[in-house]
Amino acid sequence: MTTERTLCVVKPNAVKDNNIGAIIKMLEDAGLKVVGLKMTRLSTDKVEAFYAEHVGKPFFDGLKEFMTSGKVVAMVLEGDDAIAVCRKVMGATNPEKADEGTIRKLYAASMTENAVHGSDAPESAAREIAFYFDNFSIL
Ligand code: 3AN
Repeated sequence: MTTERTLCVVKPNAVKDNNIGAIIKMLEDAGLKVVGLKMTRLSTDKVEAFYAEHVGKPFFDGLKEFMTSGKVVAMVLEGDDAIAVCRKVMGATNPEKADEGTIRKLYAASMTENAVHGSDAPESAAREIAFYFDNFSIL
């Protein structure tokens, strides 16, 4: 097993629904350590930069509107196989396909309003962590 770091973001619907704590607890209970944490609000430019690979897709305008609609909580998680562990706890992108007991099964409203983001590979984790955090904010 490799110790990894990954980025997880609690999206605006889960922040509005008061599920920040429940989501962090599920990730901590899975063995992940929070090593960076912040609340922020994304501009349209930031959403376009963060989701660059989705710009132009049919769902992108809705994703942009949703991700700028409220506050988000970003965290850096560390642990053995952190990227895969975080994605397992999150569940499938489509909440209807998410396993029972996953964050998305419990807290997602739809495919777009799906409660959380988690990095999907070491390269994207490094890029996404640097997107939200500078070196002084991660311990
Ligand atoms: P994941 O967040 O599970 O890695 P990605 O990276 O494919 O999924 O998609 C990024 C975000 O874009 C998703 N979390 C979701 O909010 C939105 N999204 C992706 N695919 C769709 C879709 N077909 N319809 C609506 N929203 C989508």
